[in-house]
Amino acid sequence: MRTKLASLLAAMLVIAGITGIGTASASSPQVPVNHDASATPGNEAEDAIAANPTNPSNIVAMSTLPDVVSGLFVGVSFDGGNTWTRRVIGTGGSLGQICCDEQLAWDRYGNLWMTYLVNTNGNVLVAVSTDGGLSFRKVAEIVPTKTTGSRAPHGAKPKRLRGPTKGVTADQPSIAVGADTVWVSYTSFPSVQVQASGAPVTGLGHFGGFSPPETVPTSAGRGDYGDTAVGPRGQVMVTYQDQTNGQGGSHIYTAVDPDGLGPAGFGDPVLIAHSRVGGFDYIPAQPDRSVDAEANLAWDRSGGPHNGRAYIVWTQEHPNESNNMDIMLQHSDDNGRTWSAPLRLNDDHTVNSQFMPAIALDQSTGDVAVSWYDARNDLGTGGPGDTDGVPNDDVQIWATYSTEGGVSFVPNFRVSAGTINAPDAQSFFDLGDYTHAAFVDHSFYPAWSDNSNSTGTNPDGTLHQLDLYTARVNVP
Ligand SMILES: [Ca+2]
Ligand SMILES: [Ca+2]
Ligand SMILES: [Ca+2]
Ligand SMILES: [Ca+2]
Repeated sequence: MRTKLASLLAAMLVIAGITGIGTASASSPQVPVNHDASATPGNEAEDAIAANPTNPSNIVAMSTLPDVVSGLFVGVSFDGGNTWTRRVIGTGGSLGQICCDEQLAWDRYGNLWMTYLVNTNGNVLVAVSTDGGLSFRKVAEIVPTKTTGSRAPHGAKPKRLRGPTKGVTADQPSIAVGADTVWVSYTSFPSVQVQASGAPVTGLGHFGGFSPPETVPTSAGRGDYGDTAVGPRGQVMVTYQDQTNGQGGSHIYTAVDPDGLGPAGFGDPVLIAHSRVGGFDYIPAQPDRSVDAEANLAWDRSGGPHNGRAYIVWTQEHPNESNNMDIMLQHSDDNGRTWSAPLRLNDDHTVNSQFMPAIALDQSTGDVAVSWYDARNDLGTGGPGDTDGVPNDDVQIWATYSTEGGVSFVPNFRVSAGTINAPDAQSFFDLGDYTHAAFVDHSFYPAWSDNSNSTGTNPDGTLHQLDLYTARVNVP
C-alpha cells in the first residue's frame, strides 16, 4: 500500500541521497564482509543470532540441522564474526534432543537466553548461557496448557490448568528480554492459541522461575507463527497470524499484557493488517517449505526520542498468488492500540519475492534495522543474481535501517556477497521458516542460510547444502 507516509519516505530518501546521509545507496552498494559461521557439511537452515550487550563483539549464531534427527548448530564469536568456535548441541544429555525452532535473546546483564523444541515431548524449553554462548544449561521446561478457546474476562488472567495435559503440545516458540524480565510465547496445540510465560531477571546467572502460561484471548480464533517483545515498563507484546495453512492470506494481530509479570493478563487482540500470505504460501524461492507472513516485533526501550515505540514487520503478497512478496513495517506509540499505516521497506521495482523479514533494535541508540531474503536480482536472464535461468528463485540478503524512529529508512543495501538457491540445497526444508538478526552498539548482524560459497569455506561447495552466514553492518 502506497500512502502519504510512503510518499514522504520517498522524498526523504531523495534528500538523504543528496546530502550523503546513510552509508549505502542503490548506486554504490557496500557489501559488508560475509562470515561463514558454520562451515559444516549438510544443511544449516532456520537461523537465530544474538549479540552481547555487555561485550558487543561477542555474537552467537545457531541453525536447525534439518538433515539429522536431533542436534543444533552453535557458532560463537568473540571478534565480531571473524573467527568462530563451532559445535553441535542438543543430541541428548541435559539439553535434550533438540529438533528445531531455536531462538535467542541476550539481556543487559549478559545472560544469553535460548528457547527451543525437542523431539521427545511437546514442551517449550529454555536454556541460558552465562559464558558468552560457550555453554548452555536448561533452566525451564514450559508445559503448554489446554485452552478453552473462549475469551478471558477483561483484565483477568485466563483460567489455567495445572500440570501437563495429555495431547497438548507447543510449536513456534519465540523469546524476548526486557530490562528485568525474559518472556517466551508459543502456540499451544490442538487449540492453536498463543500462550506466554515470563521470568524475572536480576543479574548474570540470577533469575526466577517462569510463570504459569497465560493464554492470549484470540477472539479471532487461531494464532500461530508469532513473536514476542518486551516494552520499557515490562509490558509484553505478542503477534500472530490467524491462518495457519493455505496460500490465501491471513490476519495479523498483536496483543499486550500491560504489566508483564503483574496480575493483569493479555488484553484483547488488535487486528493490524490483512496479509495475502497464508500459513504455507509457496513461492519459487521456497518451493518445498513455503513461507508464512512471519510477523516479527521490536520494542524501543532505549530511553531515546522514540522510547516506547513498538515495531512490527510482516510479509505482504501483491496481488495474491503472484509471488510478488514485499516487506511491510508499522509502528505504535500507544502500547499496540493503534498502528501506523504499513510502509513497504523493499525499494526495488521488480515483482519478485521479498520474504522472511527479521527486525532488530539497538537498545543503545533506538535505531531499528530489518533484513530479509530478496529475489530482486533474479529476472531469470542470467547474471550474478540468477544461478539457473529461472526467475524469482534465487535470493540475496538485503537490509535497511532507520535512525528516525521507523518513519524513514536508508535506501536498501545488499548484505550477502553471493546469491543463494534454496532448491539446490535439496532439502524439504529450503531456508527454513525464519531467519533472525541482532543489533547491538551500532552493529547490525543479519543471520541467513547461504549456499553461494562466496566465502570459499562451504565444505559442500557451491550451490549445494547451506551454511549459516552473517555479516557486521555498521550503523553510524
Ligand atoms: Ca498468497
Ligand atoms: Ca516484491
Ligand atoms: Ca533463478
Ligand atoms: Ca553446511
